[in-house]
Amino acid sequence: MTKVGIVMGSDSDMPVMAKAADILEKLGVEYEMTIISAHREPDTFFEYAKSAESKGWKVIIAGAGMAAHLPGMCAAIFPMPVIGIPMHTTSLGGRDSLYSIVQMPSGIPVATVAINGGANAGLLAAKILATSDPELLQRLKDYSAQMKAQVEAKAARLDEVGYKNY
Ligand code: RP5
Repeated sequence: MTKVGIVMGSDSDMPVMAKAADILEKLGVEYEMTIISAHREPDTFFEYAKSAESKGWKVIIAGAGMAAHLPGMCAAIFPMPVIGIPMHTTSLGGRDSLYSIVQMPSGIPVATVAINGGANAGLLAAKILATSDPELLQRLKDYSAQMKAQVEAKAARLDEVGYKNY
């Protein structure tokens, strides 16, 4: 059953949003991904946000750039967690997106990840779902153990190239 909605403001956001989808795929979490511009097609956006709860979704991941209203407007309508991903932008380096998403007024939170933080958004969504899904929690623990092993393997290679590995 689909538990996560992934939405982005433009197809230009896709390389970052794909990282969220990839992580969810890896962890066995079903999602639906789409492109909806809150500014360019507000009617479509409202229909999307209003129907999300009845579709059984538990988390929405929303990515947008520039005057990035998509995550905040999702949070205004959808009653469960919304994770916002600020896109890097050429003119202001993504600070515009970051401030637009992170500076929500009191009462309407958006859990904002780093600029272009697609993978962490996917992980955070999985962690939220894992609070009531022990099997998913175990897969997340396995994922963390794999990361640890990868770092340890890199540290071990320092010896091979002549540096001391403490
Ligand atoms: C936002 O405007 C989108 O999320 C995108 O990051 C940015 C630029 O959109 P395009 O002009 O590339 O369609 O709505």
